[in-house]
Parts: sequence; structure tokens; C-alpha cells
Amino acid sequence: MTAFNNINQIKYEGPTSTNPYAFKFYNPEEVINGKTMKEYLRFAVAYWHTFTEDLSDPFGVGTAIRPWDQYSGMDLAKARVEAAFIFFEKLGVPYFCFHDVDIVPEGSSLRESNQNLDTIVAMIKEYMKDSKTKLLWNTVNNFTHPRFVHGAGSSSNADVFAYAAAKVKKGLEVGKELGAENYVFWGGREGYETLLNTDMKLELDNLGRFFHMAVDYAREIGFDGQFLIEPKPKEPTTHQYDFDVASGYAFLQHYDLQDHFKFNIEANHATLAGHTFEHELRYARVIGMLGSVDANQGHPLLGWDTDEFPSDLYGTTLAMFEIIQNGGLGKGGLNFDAKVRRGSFTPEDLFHAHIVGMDSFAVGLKVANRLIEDRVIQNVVEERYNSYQSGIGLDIVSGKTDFHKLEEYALGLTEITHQSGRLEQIKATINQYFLTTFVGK
Ligand code: XLS
Ligand code: CA
Ligand code: CA
Repeated sequence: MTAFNNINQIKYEGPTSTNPYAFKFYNPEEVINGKTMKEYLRFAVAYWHTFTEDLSDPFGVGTAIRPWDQYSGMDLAKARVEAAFIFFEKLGVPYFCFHDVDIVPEGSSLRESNQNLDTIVAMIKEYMKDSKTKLLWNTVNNFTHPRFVHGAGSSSNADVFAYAAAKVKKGLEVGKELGAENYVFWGGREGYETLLNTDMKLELDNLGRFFHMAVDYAREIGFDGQFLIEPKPKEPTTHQYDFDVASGYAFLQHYDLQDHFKFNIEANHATLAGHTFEHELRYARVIGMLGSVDANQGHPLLGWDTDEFPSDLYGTTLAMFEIIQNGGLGKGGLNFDAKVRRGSFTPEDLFHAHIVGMDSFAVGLKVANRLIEDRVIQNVVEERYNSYQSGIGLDIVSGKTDFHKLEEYALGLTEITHQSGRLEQIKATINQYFLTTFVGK
């Protein structure tokens, strides 16, 4: 099969290039803060959106035109693998991610599905030998098939709990076989629609058991990828158990799982939860649980998971501000869990989409790095909290006070003075950094 043969290797040509098939800001070998952009950003292509997605929506059938359209069944699965590795090579992307059902059709039994997986995983392994692209993470889809109508690890049906466990078992084996650096758990239908028919305690306890068994099995087979939980507040269920980082962390602690997991944070899930992307990244960072990122964006006017490719430079900059201060993402990366719009149906659009995503994060990396180097935000924050550097503030943070001493101090206060939060000034400075980073200082 000849896929994408009208497209050459995508290269960095710089900010003034007019070539739509070139990076304007993502320069893989450019060193930022001691690391190359490629090492910092660890981009991944999401197999489901780029190779499996047909761009259908609840109101219309798929519109995507793809080089593998003439195939079906296992031939389709094979054609997709072939095309995927051509795509990775042309884009120069270091990682990819997939669900089991993205790479193979489900068989008529679990056994047959596993056989399909064995065939395609062996093929992917062969392709990976000659490719620079590695597996950032894999996962299993325990939400699309009707058997998961009431959930998977939180299903009301014990047979489904077993089935879901068997799929994750296979997923871990696949991850080990392909050298996955992480394994993701997104609880697609691990939540509920109504409490009127739900045993919440049993469901949560079962999820806790499910994760412990996954941890045990990974240890048993020597799979050393990082386990990641991906929070999402709703969609498809009304109430998801892993609503956001804070509730996910409460769950992990309650079931004594916190040492085995980190979080995979998706921008669009953060906004669905009523948070900003940077809020979720910051929360995970400060509790030492920032593992990986699903790099996309929602639409400000739509209340669902639109999974757009990231293009908002302010957003990518504030995200990179967190990631740099986290010391990077370790084993994690920036996975484009993003799909082209339904109107962008040509194979070329897949390249344009990844180019805008990669360039947007490259801009974010450069601007955020300058903001950090010049201590723009840190100075503001330090000054704002300087009352904790001495006197009563220092006593509070060093644990030398109690309510008696604080009351005595408060009774002696005649006036409380504040300093301005300076938000408008900060935003003006950030804008200045955007322009001076690229237009010249
Ligand atoms: C869906 C999720 C999903 C996970 C992997 O909203 O983002 O794609 O990333 O199962
Ligand atoms: Ca995701
Ligand atoms: Ca999503």
C-alpha cells in the first residue's frame, strides 16, 4: 500500500516558512533548558483518532478519506499498521498510543480477539524494529462494546468484571511485548447514571480490587511501565468516579494505590470538569503525581469532549510552564488525543493537524522557558507570599504556632494591609514575552 506518498518528510523551516508541510516552531534538535525539544515534548500520535476514526458524529456518518479505505477486517488492521509507520516516519514523531480495538477488530470471542491481537502486535513489533517511534502507552477499550453497558470494573455484572480484567491482562502483556513506557486506565464507563439503581460502595470497592489485581499482574510479568489514571468528569456516564485529579487522588489513597499510579491529564477533560488545563497539571504536580498529558483542547462554546488539536498558544504556554517546573514528564509524554474536524477529511489534514499541535507546544515550551528563566511569575508569587518568610508567617509554616498563639497575635493586630495581586500587569508581561520570543527582543 502506498500511503501519504504525496507528502515528504516534515522538517523545521522556521517562523517565516510558507510551506504548510513544515514546522515553523518545532525544531526537534533545538536545545531548551538543557534538553532537545524532542526530548522535552515527547509527542505521541493517538492511533484511534488518526488511523481508526472515521469522523462520524451523532448526526452524520464518517467523512474521512483514508489510504486504507478499501480494506476490511484483519486486512484493514494490517493496512493501518503499514500506513501508521509511514505517517510516524514522515512526521518524525517519537511515540504513539493505542487501545486494543484500535489496532484489531474484535473477534467473535475473547479468544479470537486475543489471536487478532497476537497477529497485529507481532506485525507492529516488526515495524518498530526499523522505526524510531516507540510506544508511549497502550490501553484497552472497556467501554464501546454493549457488554460494557453498565461499566467494566464497576459493572453490576460480575461476568463483565471478569471480562474486563481479562482484557486488561492481555493489554499488559501487549504493553510488555512492545515496550510500552506507560499503561493508561481511562474509566470510560466507570461511573453511574443514577443512584436509584447503583451500589456505589460496591462499585468503588470493586474498582479498587480491579486496580490492585492489575498492579499485581504487571509485577508478575515484569511489566515496568508507569500506570496512569486518566480523570474525566462525565461523558459517557453522568458521574465518573475519576472526576478530576483531586477526586482521583482521594480514590487512590483510599484504596492504598497511590504509590502505583500517576495521572494522565487531558486538557479537554480538565475543562469538562470546570477546571483549567493548568489547574489539573498544577494539582498533579504539587502532589507529585503528574505522569503524562493528553494534548488537545475543547471548544469554549461546546460543553462536550471535542478533542480538538491544540492551537491555543496561551494554553500550551501555561501547560509547559507546569511541565518544565515538573522537570519534564519522565516516562510520560504529550499524546495528541485529538481529531481533525469532520470537515477536514483528507489524509493531508492529518499532517496539518499534527503540525499545528507540535508547533503550538513548541511555542509554549519556548515562551514558558523564558518566563521561568526570567522568574517573571516566580517573583510575583514570592512577593505575594512574603509574609510567610518571617515573623508569624514563618512560625506558621514551620509548625511553631497553635490557635492560642495565633489568637494572641490576631488580638494585637491593629490593621491588616494587603498588596495588589497584579493580574493585569502579569498578563501584559506574558503578552510581551510571546511577541519578543519570536519577533525579536
Ligand atoms: C476519552 C479518553 C480516551 C482515553 C484512552 O475521552 O480521552 O481516549 O485517553 O482511553
Ligand atoms: Ca484522553
Ligand atoms: Ca477526550
